[in-house]
Amino acid sequence: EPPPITLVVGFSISRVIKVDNSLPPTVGPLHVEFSDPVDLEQIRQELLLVDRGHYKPPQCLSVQKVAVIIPYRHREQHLKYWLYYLHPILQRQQLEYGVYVIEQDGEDTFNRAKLLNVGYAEALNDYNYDCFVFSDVDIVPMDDRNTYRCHDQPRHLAVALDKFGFRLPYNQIFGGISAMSKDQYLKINGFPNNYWGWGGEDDDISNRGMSISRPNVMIGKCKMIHHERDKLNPPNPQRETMDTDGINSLTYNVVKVEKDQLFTKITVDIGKP
Ligand code: UDH
Repeated sequence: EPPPITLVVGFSISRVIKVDNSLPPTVGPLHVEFSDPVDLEQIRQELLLVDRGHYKPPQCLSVQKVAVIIPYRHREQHLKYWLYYLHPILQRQQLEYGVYVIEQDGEDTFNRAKLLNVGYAEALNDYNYDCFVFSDVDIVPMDDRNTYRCHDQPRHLAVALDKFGFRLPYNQIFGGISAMSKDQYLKINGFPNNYWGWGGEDDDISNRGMSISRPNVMIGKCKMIHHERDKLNPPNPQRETMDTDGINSLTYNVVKVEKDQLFTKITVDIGKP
């Protein structure tokens, strides 16, 4: 029997553990906090295997190629925390992954779901991904066994948020962090493009005719960075338009592409309400 490898699990948790060679080197519950500022330069030095936001495990072949899509505007501090915590977690999960930050250009009303559709399309242009994880920039999992990969059904990952008292607030919720394979995403025609402002787009997806898979509430604990509602993200009424509004009706213009070591940022003009 080979001796267990001793492994330093990353700078987000400072302890050294022994792992069984046959299991991914996840550690379970994580200490997550958003008080000390993070230094991206230090993170870049420690993550030399990440290139333009893309990582491939050096010692194994990842079963899925995962694109992580982050809808974004004016959240630089949140993005720093996200990168600080998530890169080491995704690497411990032994995933091949790429990080895409999809930034809405201009100052019109925010449209999260449309940015997610853009992220899907742009990530697929970039690489042959087969799984898509859609994540808010301000949510970090508190257990690294909550794997950022796809399952038989669309997967909801942010199931036990601190802000909701670590419970699922209602059953259809699909917000915060979710994962869909390419097939699942296409089957539901992606996300709606016409939800300008905050809320509703998540529940629309769960109305699109598939059941939702979830980790249990222990593994599914997540922590959110506290913030006030953004001015340009007012609450929005709900609609249901699956056949006509989705990835099949998506239009946008890429304004800028920025390749950082830790992510690809794509700034897009998605129009206005
Ligand atoms: N987002 C941005 N910029 C914005 C708005 C939203 O990047 O201006 C992205 C970001 O990834 C964010 C996600 O869209 O995590 C979801 O938006 P949100 O964080 O505003 O939604 P959430 O449900 O908060 O987290 C709603 C307002 C809560 C107000 C609470 C006041 N106490």
